[in-house]
Amino acid sequence: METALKPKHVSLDLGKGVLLPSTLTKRKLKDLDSFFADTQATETILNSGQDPIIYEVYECLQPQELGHLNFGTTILYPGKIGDEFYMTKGHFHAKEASSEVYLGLAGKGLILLQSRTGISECLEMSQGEVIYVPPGWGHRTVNVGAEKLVFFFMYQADAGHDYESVQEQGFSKLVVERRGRVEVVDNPRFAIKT
Ligand code: PAN
Ligand code: ZN
Repeated sequence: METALKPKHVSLDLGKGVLLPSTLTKRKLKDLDSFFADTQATETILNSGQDPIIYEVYECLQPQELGHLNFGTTILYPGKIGDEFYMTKGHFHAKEASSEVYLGLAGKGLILLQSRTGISECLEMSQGEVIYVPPGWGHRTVNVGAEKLVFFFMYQADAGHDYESVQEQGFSKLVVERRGRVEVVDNPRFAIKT
């Protein structure tokens, strides 16, 4: 076995989710403008000159090869676009056979999981909750609380990310606030492709 890559050490602030050293990606509303269901609400915010940060991802990335693991944290801000809670873009892994583990560190959230055939699951994400995302399940996290939602993730470095299938029509479920309550409702834009 080749041992060219040296072991690494990074530090994680468990409460804030900041991982250092790492690669930081910031996702703003403009990066997600076709992801939220209420495109009118998105447009209104962007046209007013605002472009709020929706989430930040700190990643420790390895070579994209079988055998390596990528890991990092996501900090998902609290907020809503229209009545839909702030969320990540969501994706399937390009390599269908790859899986992932999430560990909740802070805040209150949900993870929407969905198979290619439209079977969906919704699990709670909070401090100490560990979620296993098996192969073939698309996943998106949603912040349904008033604080930042912080979680740790780890997945195969060669997994790849398919955002396109999600961008087109979203997930089958939307997480919205209705009458002051968190509700998981059907996404009217969603239909399984045959
Ligand atoms: C996570 C996600 C991260 C951001 O690292 O990539 O939470 O979400 P999006 O990638 O959907 O924007 C993961 O699931 N990696 O595979
Ligand atoms: Zn993933």
